[in-house]
Amino acid sequence: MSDFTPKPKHKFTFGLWTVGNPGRDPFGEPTRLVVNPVDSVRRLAELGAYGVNLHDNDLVPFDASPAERDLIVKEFKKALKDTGMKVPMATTNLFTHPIFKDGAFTSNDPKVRAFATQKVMRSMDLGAELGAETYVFWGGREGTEVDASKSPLDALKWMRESLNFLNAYNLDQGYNFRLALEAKPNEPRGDIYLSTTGNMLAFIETLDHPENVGVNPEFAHETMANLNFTHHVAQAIDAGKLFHIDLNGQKPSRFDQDLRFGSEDQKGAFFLVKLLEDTGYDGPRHFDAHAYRSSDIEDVYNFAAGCMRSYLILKEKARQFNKDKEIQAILKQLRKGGDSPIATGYSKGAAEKLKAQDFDVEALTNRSLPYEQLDQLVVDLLLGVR
Ligand code: GCO
Ligand code: MN
Ligand code: MN
Repeated sequence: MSDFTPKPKHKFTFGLWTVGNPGRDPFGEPTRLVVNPVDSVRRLAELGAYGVNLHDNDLVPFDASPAERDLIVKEFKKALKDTGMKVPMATTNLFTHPIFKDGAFTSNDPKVRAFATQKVMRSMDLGAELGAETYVFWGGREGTEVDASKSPLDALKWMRESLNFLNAYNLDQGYNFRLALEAKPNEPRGDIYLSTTGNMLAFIETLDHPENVGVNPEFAHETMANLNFTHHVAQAIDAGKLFHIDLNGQKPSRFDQDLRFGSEDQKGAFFLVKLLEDTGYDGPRHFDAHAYRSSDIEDVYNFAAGCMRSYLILKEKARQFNKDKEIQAILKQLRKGGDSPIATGYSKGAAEKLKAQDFDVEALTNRSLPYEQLDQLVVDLLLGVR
């Protein structure tokens, strides 16, 4: 029997906002007390997590004085030191305060855009002080309900302006964060700009310094848009841009549910974990999820333990998949043709040869694809009877 006990070497991280979520939703008041970040650090360390990530205001309230900020940061750093927990990622809250009601970097108002940029600089200072290596940008309010109000081209231009300015600040200060852009199709805005990981990948290439900008895809976000999350992550890996990842659970076509990782679409979660493990992704496995509103604080830690446990179970299943003789024999059979003649690239000779080649169209059409058999083997594996 495998050991599914999380350890720091597995690099599991949680946002302070995840285990600290008090159970508020658009229809109801909080069901739990707000948790002190120091308590979250201690409890997560006991469970075997590697670290916590934070928005500036998860730790330092929006209106804290400099002296209050310093005291809070000091106590937090002490908890990190005592437990050995890390803060690998930091980000900015550019969505809660009403000043961001019509966007931060993409507000029509240049003063709001400048204020948002200032807020990120200060938050980068905090992230650097805590030792973060990745800086996430999630533009929750960067979108519209009323397209008459804003040109989407201006919005992209303003987004680019802010990111270029902030990356220059990042490099100038010697912080050397890797910036990771997180896409989401909607919520809280009716439509959010740059709505998928693929959009982000294309946008990155228009920045001044694309080399240290990548993506932070989230399971729930592509799933909300009925897209295949694992395919998006694969594209990010292919581009060398998977800098960070947000793991959770989500039913397709719903509001953002942020469910416990592995609690929904276990097959989708399996292929995601398999992709991450097979390709040697070595960044944090970050859970951006929260416990059900009905949970009390003890159950919140059951939620946290469950996210990590499911990841490790799926990792073990991926190992079994790669070793399973029957599955591997089918895959080998499917790949027996090897490389196509075009794999070596174009030459006049290769083109002429290919033009002249005879194909047995009937045999190719009738080739056997035992996908029912293959998929059932995966189902057996995941359901634990293999
Ligand atoms: C959401 C997002 C956020 C971001 C976080 C980090 O849907 O609310 O996923 O949780 O990941 O703000 O930038
Ligand atoms: Mn989300
Ligand atoms: Mn997220």
